[in-house]
Amino acid sequence: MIIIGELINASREAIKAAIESQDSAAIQKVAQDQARAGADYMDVNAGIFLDQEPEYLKWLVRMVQTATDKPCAIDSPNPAVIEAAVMVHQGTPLINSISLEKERFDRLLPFVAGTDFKVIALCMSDEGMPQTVDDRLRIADKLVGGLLNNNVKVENIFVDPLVQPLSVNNSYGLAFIDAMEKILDNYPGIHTACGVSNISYGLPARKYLNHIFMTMAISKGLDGAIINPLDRRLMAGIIAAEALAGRDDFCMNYLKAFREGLFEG
Ligand code: THG
Repeated sequence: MIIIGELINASREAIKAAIESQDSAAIQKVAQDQARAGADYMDVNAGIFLDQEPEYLKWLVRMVQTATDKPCAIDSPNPAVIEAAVMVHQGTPLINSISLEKERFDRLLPFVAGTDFKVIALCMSDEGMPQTVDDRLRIADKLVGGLLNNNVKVENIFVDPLVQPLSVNNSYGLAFIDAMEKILDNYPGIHTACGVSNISYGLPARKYLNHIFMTMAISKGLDGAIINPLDRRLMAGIIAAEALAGRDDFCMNYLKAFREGLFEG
């Protein structure tokens, strides 16, 4: 499972404040905490700052990379902002994300063509959010086809079928999971990823829904997640689910997590 730490996101009050006051130590601490907790990538998002988004996102990349050895997941709907942040990034970033929205697709496709960047392909188009499994599959086919035709390796693509709130439509949980399964079948070697917390939007006790949804998705092949790695129960659940899904040889990761005390408390 590839863990993408979600906490360095300006939609969170503490991060917004740290960015505004250019508090390096505060951002570096969140980066180090997430790295220590097992994040493989550090999502960075400054999307709430419209004019200053590029400057602030570049600063976040530098903060993460001076504090940890983890690469960033560059998270913006604006392709120009993604390009600016990638330019200051050392090593191989994860692009979060390309979508089928025309502006995003047309600009990011040549940018990622032939590179070793990891790319999240978000199932969204100019027609808005996908509703059904078929909507998701149609978008995924065009995204993956475009990326493969532009020499992005299948193993560097993470399709995000887009998690939508169960409170809006009770088919959204399974629509995500069914689409994900079919995408994994259609493109051997491809990865999937999602931000899990959208599933519980508008409902109480969100953590329960998030945790169980995560487990259900892992059982069907989910191998990338944008989550809070400081949530120990969630991390413990992920490790148990991966072992149960047959993706942890000799339960090595499970045993290691146990020895490290992840299942205590
Ligand atoms: N797909 C892709 N990228 C994404 C999303 C997605 N990027 C943004 C978002 N969705 C995922 N990132 C976040 C970041 C913060 C929060 C939720 C999703 C959040 N965190 C809690 C808070 O601040 O209250 C803290 C979490 C906790 O304590 O458990 O709200 O879907 N490709």
